Amino acid sequence: MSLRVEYRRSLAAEPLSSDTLAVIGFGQHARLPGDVRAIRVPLEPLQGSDLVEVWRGDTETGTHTEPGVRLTANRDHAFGVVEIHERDHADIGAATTAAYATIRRLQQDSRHPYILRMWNYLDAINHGTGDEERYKQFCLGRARTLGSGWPAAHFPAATAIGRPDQDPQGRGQLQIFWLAGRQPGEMLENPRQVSAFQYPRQYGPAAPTFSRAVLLRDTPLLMISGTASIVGHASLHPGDLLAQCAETLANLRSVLQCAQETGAALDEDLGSRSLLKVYLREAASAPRIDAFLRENLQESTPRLILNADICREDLLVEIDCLHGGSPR
Ligand code: 3EB
Repeated sequence: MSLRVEYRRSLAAEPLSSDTLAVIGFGQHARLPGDVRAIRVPLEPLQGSDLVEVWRGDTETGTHTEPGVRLTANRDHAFGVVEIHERDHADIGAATTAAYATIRRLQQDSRHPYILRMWNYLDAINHGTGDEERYKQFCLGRARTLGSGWPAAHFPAATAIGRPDQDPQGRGQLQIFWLAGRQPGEMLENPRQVSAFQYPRQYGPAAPTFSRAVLLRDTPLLMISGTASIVGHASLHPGDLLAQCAETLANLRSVLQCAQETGAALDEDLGSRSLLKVYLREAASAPRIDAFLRENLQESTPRLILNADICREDLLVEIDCLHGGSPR
């Protein structure tokens, strides 16, 4: 049961190998092959614009497509993407419920019933006030499927991020992609943070249904959710990008330490086998965050910096991480 993920220099010229599950490029200029397994995330890279993320297994893949859906699977894993137009639905909540119902239909009774990791990208994530904020309505739409008995007692790790400069009415695309497995992963939480699925009511009518991380012990791969400057359930360091970034790294390392305490053969610290995605609200801050990361991470740590909106208006940065180790 092998699963590998890496950032590689763009490979538009080469055909994808038959064991490739997905290749993900960022921004309108990402060089991607013409292949159903290629996914373009419409977030502009501020660093790493020549990189694509490649997921591979060790067996041949098969592909299923239907309008708005592409699903590639091998024996052990499936990688899927749903891309829908919000304008075909009443609102972001309804669009999200429809997308998750599709994902449920595809995976629930399949060979890969365990959803392990999800990425959600939507327009204008902070538009709307109070409970009407689009992120909160997204959470409500998601909870109608994910968290209402499915997948039972197993929330995936997740990222939910906004595309900046989009139509504030949100008539664009809702893009969700995910990794599912034949076997379940192990869910982990962060002792520095209240579990997102237990956030108090002030953060919206439905709590965000994700785990802080999912561990694939044998691969090994620790898939850490989007992580921000949140301690307990509160956002810390409003307006202070570098303090938020330091808090975020402390949260990532805290989750990593929890995974190590379970005996997983993961690398000690973030490094050459950690793939970071840094979502940065203000594009002009890219040089500052780059310098900060150089000081606080091993030089060899692969990273992408993407211009993106974070789901809480007071947050300036969020980082997600795929962290590896020594295969057994
Ligand atoms: C947080 O910790 C920050 O709604 O799927 C991070 C990762 C966040 C995933 C989601 C939200 C989500 O609450 C925000």
